[in-house]
Amino acid sequence: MQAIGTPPLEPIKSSKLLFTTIPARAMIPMPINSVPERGIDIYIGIGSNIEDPISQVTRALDELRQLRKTAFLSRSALYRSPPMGPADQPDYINAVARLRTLLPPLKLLDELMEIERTHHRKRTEQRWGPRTLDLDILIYGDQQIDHTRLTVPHSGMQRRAFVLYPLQEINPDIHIPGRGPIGTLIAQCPRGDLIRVSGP
Ligand code: A4P
Ligand code: MG
Repeated sequence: MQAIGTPPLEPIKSSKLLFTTIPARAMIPMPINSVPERGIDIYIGIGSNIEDPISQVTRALDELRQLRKTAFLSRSALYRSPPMGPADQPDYINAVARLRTLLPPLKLLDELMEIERTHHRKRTEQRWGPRTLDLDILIYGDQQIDHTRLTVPHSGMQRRAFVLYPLQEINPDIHIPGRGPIGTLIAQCPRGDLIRVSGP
């Protein structure tokens, strides 16, 4: 695929191979349905609070390892915290996984929703109600996406201890696009009742 704004590449002759340089690519936001030539580092937030949440999250981590066109890089420990939102529901188990994908953002969202479906996720009227499995795209490379189906970085993540602490565990240097460095965000987000329940 030709990069936007780059001149056409002349065919590479074998004698030139070692000396041919790839033109530097401008930081042009990727169209939402295109496939990146190289993998994009993404971070997925995983949450569950019903029907054996630890098993739900553990199984989801295994399913993320199987995601097509995607490499699984690392994962956080599991964390337990009281519900954000309606209090009359069980505590949540959360984790964050880091992957590298060739899937464009909306295709990735479709794949994640399919995994949620296999966990019999039911969507109800209640905002922030209980769920067997929630998979959120927290970060997609350096992109900021504002689409009817997808907001990235995930809205509100910079204020959520159950997202920031596991994220910092797997990448202490990460800068969240449009929000700031993880260290600065954590300094403003008390850990509260978040408990690390088991390691990777
Ligand atoms: N959507 C938009 N942006 C994204 C994104 N970055 N990743 C859209 C995934 N989906 C995204 O999601 C509703 C719609 O959001 C999707 O159709 C997708 O097109 P949903 O999973 O059906 O609903 P939801 O998750 O209930 O909504 P929402 O507002 O995203 O909730 P959150 O922010 O996911 O919060 N307390 C604790 N302790 N731990 C938790 O994990 N989670 C929630 C849900 C509430 N309280 C919690 C926790
Ligand atoms: Mg969600």
